Amino acid sequence: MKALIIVDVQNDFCPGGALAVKEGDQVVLPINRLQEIFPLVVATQDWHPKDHGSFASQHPGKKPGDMMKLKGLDQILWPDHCVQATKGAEFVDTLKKKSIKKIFRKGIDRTIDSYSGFFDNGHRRSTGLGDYLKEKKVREVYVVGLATDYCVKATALDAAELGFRTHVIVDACRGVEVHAGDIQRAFDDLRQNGIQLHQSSEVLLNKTL
Ligand code: VGL
Ligand code: ZN
Repeated sequence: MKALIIVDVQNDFCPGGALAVKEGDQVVLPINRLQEIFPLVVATQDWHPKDHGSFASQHPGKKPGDMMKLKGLDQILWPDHCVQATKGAEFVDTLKKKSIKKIFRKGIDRTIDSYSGFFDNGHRRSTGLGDYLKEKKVREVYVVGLATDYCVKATALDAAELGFRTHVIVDACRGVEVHAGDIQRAFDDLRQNGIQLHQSSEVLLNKTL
């Protein structure tokens, strides 16, 4: 069984959003097409309390992009984003939702950030995504969404570590690129960890999922 994992396709990561990713909205079209051919589709949703520790606003004198330690882990600080039950945290309107079988929310604990759809950044608490996929007999996952250099990368690396054959569909992802070259480095990292990179056109042509 193969699953499509849609990472954080939320308003705040799209143009006009609080943590806008360049061309973030352009992932929606390929992702909607891909959803049609996958037997299982799941999604992750960044879902922060309004006082989340990754928000620069919670740390006097800090601004987005600054670094600090959170639970002993290096943490880049972000603008307030994806606050629970706000418009910014909602999935993009044009994203098709009817095939999404289950949503895994992350970043709920204010004391730690959670880029991966599987675990928090300390690899302590699981979201249940790994067990869910194993229960569904999934052996292979395709990761798409936002942002390439944070949540897509972390989700794909954890999937590979959990033993799933892992793929990332390049044109169905966009990155934040806080520092120039971050997106390219993310793709290099993924490849070095045995994750295969594809274009959506290839995956769509090979409709044997
Ligand atoms: C993300 C930064 C902060 C992401 C989430 O979805 O990639 N990035 N929170
Ligand atoms: Zn976040």
